[in-house]
Amino acid sequence: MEAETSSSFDFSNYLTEARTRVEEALNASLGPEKPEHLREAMRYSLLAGGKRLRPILCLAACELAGGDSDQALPAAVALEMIHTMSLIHDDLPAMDNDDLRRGRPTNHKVYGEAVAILAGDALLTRAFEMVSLRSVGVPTERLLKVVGELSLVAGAPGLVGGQVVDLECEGKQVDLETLEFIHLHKTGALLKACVICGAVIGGAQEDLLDALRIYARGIGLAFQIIDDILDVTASSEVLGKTAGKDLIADKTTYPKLLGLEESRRKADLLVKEAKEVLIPWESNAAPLLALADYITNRDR
Ligand code: GRG
Repeated sequence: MEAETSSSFDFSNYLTEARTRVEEALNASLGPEKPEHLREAMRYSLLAGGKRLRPILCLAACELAGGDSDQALPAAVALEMIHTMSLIHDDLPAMDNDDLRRGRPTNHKVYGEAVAILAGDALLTRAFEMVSLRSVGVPTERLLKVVGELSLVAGAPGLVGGQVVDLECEGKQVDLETLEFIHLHKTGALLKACVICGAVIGGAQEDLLDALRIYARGIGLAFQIIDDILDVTASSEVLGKTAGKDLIADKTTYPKLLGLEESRRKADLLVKEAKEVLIPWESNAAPLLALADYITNRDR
């Protein structure tokens, strides 16, 4: 059986509206940080566009759980702050050493390495402030769970662990299992935190949380496979970041291990399986089902 998005669901409209909502919330999220150039550096990367997939997943999961997604907006912003921090740090000379991100010079190219590191740190800590101090109407025990999820995903069990293994594997022969470890931690963990945080705020029961963990694992890996494919097939202009980077950095990727065609097949299968677990909630899952398809159909 295949989980299908209802034909009456207008995904393009949904995405436009959700992005507008997220952009407004992000824009309002940074206060009068001092000094001014730290504030500017934080805003520079946070408001540089991007697909806003993570906050949208958070809002959609909250709605699927039957919650009011306005209550999940601070958490959605927090997740985008953590994502943006990870991009700023990933681009640093000591890491992937990149000049282009979201169609602009990278943060350290504009503000210098020290301020870029600190702007990332400030976004990371601000994320915890968003959830704990700016959420309205969410029971404290749900917020505590969300803070726990954010702590796990930002640390060694998530982004940091994945990044360390990724850096250590550059230029080495890597097997599929290690590649999967890297991407489940570097990329998948944050996508999972997005749906789990949204669902927790929305009051999801354990069965839905379990299904969403499986859904998120599938879309997380599929997202990275497509990211690897686009690195080979798309241009820097379209991607807004340096294309062909994996080859230059001598990184193992899905296309390198499996070939382009097999990689795409794997991504399609992962998304199909991810959607299947949501069948029991299908009547309310149109946004999450369509977001799963968007992950494999995207061109950037
Ligand atoms: C310092 C606590 C701490 C953590 C940082 C640097 C690092 C540890 C981790 C790197 C994580 C990373 C950058 C993973 C890549 C994930 C990925 C494929 C990003 C691209 O996401 P898109 O395409 O980007 O959604 P946009 O710009 O659209 O948001």
